[in-house]
Amino acid sequence: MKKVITYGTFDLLHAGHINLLRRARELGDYLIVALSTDEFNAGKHKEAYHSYEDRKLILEAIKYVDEVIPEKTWEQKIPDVVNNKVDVFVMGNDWEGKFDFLKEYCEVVYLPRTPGISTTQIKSDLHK
Ligand code: C2G
Repeated sequence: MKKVITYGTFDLLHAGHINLLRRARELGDYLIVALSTDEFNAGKHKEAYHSYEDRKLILEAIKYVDEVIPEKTWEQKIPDVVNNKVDVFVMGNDWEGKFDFLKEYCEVVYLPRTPGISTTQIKSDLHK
């Protein structure tokens, strides 16, 4: 079984997230999403609208997602890949190159982002 992992906040779920999750799942047979906890987001200077529990519930309802685990630290990626026997690490290409250190442990794939949509954009549009 070819296992894929990706990381993110996935707040205010939108087509860009779904496009990423679909393409990530298509690279293997099983997709793990390491979902940023509210505490980890604080470290990214990001405050999600939905709680971790709600973002997890939403992600688990997506047919491309097989498992959701918490993303608590920047340092957990290597153990996550090794302990879960992950074959492919996937991120949107806004992270291009940032996780190349994982190439020792698995394939590293950066996928083109979906243009014209982001959680930040949604929030600012709703403020208008
Ligand atoms: N994404 C995308 N297209 C968009 C918006 C987002 O492909 N229009 C992708 C991002 O590139 C990322 C994933 O969707 O791969 C989740 O996006 P975020 O929730 O914004 O993730 P981020 O906050 O970048 O967290 O350790 C890594 C971090 O946790 C990544």
